[in-house]
Amino acid sequence: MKDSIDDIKAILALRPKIAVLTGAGISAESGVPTFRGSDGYWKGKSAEDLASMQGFSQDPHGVWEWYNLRRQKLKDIKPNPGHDALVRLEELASSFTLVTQNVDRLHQQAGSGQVLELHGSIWPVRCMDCDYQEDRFQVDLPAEPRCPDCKGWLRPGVVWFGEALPFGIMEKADHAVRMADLFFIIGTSAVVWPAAGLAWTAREAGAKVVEINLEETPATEVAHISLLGKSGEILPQLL
Ligand code: BV8
Ligand code: ZN
Repeated sequence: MKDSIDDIKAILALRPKIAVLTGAGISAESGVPTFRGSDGYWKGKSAEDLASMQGFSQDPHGVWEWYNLRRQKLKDIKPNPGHDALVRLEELASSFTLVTQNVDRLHQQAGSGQVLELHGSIWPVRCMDCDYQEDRFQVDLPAEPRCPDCKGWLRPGVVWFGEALPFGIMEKADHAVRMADLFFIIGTSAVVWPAAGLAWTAREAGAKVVEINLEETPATEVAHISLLGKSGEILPQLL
């Protein structure tokens, strides 16, 4: 691992263009359960059942119960050294694009600038029936969140399975990855697409691909360097 970290430091000394893709793993050390780990949110309930339009239509109360539980858990958590290290990494780069699958906004709380939230965020809510929306950051919601304007159901501002990602965001992420000298894929099981595909794009476009994870993932096959361990411990070593 030592020589790999030295290799990365040597590239960082040249003020490279950097792109980063993060997943739930980078927030794990802040106390946020990951999605597919043993403490996963989705234990006992499939992701598609909960985080999908048909899941919500079938059982809006149950889905809001799950999102309100997650909002509760996320309300008091703080960024960890992994998030903080990415803020400092940005200063070493000639250009830096942070792409996240996370919906917790911990990167923004840590001070990261432009963050591309591929899967939206759990904090904003929007109406299913009109264009009302509001960013209820770290604010509790009632069991049955209704639109103040039309009384329609509110939904969390996340991207559900089967839904398109926010317009234009993958093009921005794709462009940043293609331009990058160095691409980090951190704390993601690399099973959700099109987000995970950025690792293959980075490799094909000639970036040096660095994976940081507790274990191997499908993306390990395209990583030049695979650093196994906690992102909150590994990332600060790169600075
Ligand atoms: C779309 C928001 C098309 C909701 C989420 C079959 C094959 C391929 C693809 C598909 C398929 N069938 C369907 C699809 C498409 C589907 C998909 O990819 N499904 C997967 C499950 C097979 N994708 C979609 O539906 C996407 N949309 O394709 O639209 C389209 C186009 C046009 C018009 C209409 C439609 C939308 C996907 C977005 C879904 N929403 N979240 C919510 O949060 O409630 S996804 C959800 O999973 C989260 O966003 C999360 O970020 C994401 C990925 O999970 P990870 O972040 O990787 O977390 P995970 O727990 O899995 O892994 C954690 C990792 O961290 C582990 O590897 C662990 O080892 C590591 N770790 C843990 N601790 C640490 C650590 N690493 C380092 N340090 C630590 N301390
Ligand atoms: Zn409404």
